[in-house]
Amino acid sequence: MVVLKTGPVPVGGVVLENHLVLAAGVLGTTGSSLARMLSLGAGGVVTKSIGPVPKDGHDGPCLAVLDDGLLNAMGLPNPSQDFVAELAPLAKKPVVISIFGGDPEEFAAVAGWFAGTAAAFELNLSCPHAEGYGAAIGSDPALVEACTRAVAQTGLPVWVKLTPNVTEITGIGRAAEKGGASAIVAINTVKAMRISTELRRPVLGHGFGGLSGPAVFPVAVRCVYELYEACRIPIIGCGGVSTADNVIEMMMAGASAVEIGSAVYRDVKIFETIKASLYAKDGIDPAGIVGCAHG
Ligand code: RRO
Repeated sequence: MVVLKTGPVPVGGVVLENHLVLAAGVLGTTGSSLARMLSLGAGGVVTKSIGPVPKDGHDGPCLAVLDDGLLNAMGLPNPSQDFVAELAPLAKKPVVISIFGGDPEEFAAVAGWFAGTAAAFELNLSCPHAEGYGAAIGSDPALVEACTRAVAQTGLPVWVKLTPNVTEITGIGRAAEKGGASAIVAINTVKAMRISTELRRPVLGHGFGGLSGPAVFPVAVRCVYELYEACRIPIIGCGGVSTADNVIEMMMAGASAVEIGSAVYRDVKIFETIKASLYAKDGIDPAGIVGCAHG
């Protein structure tokens, strides 16, 4: 397997401590859990998505553990502006704040609360089960461009997290780039559903939800590969990464770094586990493999 040399990783306006970033939505609701993931080897962390008003989320069950992934419909639960205080102890750390809104003005307002603490923003334009938010606006290139531009006006780097639940992801990526994004994150969860044959009802309270974990890794690799050919800004691969070889594969598709989410549920030390086989002092320059699978 390819082994990389160690060192800081500048990507999308943020200097990460390594290529592995905690994905939004996993252990990202408190300052102490984010700090713990940094201490457990994450090169950067993304918070749970924060929106314009507090939300309790969808009725349960909100999470189903499947053989090869997780199915969730949390429903964007978040404390809104109260989250600002959680992040104070993490100033100067590579903490990316995931935000959502229903229009460019709401995105700009939420970003404004965190302008003093964020290393960057990650725009959630991709949650598959959030009426009026997430993919509901992230499937429209004009809205993606406008929301990105509104947050880019803070002067902080903007990462835009894309939905795979569209027929043409490259057009959405190009819209983010046009709006001033510093990086694209691909992908959020895949819209999905399971039904309990005993109960004769959907297993999730919301009915459908978002699939993550190893089952979606090939979808994520395909999206990163397509975006690498269509866009010039860096891509951060996300979706089912759980091994060092998965990280290398994502990078060969075109990712400059990766986010890891569902794998943390199975192994809270996943960052150290992956780092042990991903890096060595005599490893190769990562720039040599980013996008190398393209002809
Ligand atoms: O909170 C959620 O239900 C959720 C979010 Br914000 C997201 O971006 N993706 C997802 O699968 N679930």
